Amino acid sequence: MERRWGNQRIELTIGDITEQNVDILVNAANSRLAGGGGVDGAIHAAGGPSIMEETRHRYPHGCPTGSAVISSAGNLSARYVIHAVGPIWQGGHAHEEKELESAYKRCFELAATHDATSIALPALSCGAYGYPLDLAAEIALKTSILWFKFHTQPRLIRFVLYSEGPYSVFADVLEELTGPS
Ligand code: AR6
Repeated sequence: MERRWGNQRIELTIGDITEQNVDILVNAANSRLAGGGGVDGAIHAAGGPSIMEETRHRYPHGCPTGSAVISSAGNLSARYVIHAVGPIWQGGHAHEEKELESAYKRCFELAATHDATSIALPALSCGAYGYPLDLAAEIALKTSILWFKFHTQPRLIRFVLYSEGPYSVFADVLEELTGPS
């Protein structure tokens, strides 16, 4: 599914984030940038050890929740990996919404400053961190649409959902926000 605004677009696809042919891949990292399972495990496994070596060196204090840092992409075909730290879901009253929004926004800012045309992101916080998918999809997509209102880069924002279930949640929310195609 996709929606266009001039020469910019949001795409939703089912797949593996590591296989996307884009300028920037977004990792669902933790604040210690210590690696882990899910997207983080897949990105480091496919990208090789140079990514972790670089983030250790450049960001020895990690990355706060609600923010993101950038590194090169090792063996991956992308130019960069952005390591974004979404919030752990705690019921919705611990600033999770603001933190998730700012994590996505920081990804788009870094993409723009690194002159990236295309970025692929997973559903941040929706796995190990337990964020309800429908609420997370609304934040992810609203933040993307708002970004396009005021910025020309990146031109493609692609959300890569791991299976049919999360894909259809994102698709329903995108349709609610933009109307039927
Ligand atoms: N490609 C696309 N999506 C994926 C992939 C993949 N290869 N693998 C999982 N997903 P998660 P979080 C989906 O847990 O919730 C790690 O241990 C998954 O189904 O990767 O932000 C880190 O080190 C879910 O919908 O990220 C952190 O400690 C979404 O991606 C912590 O988990 C995000 O799931 C971060 O947790």
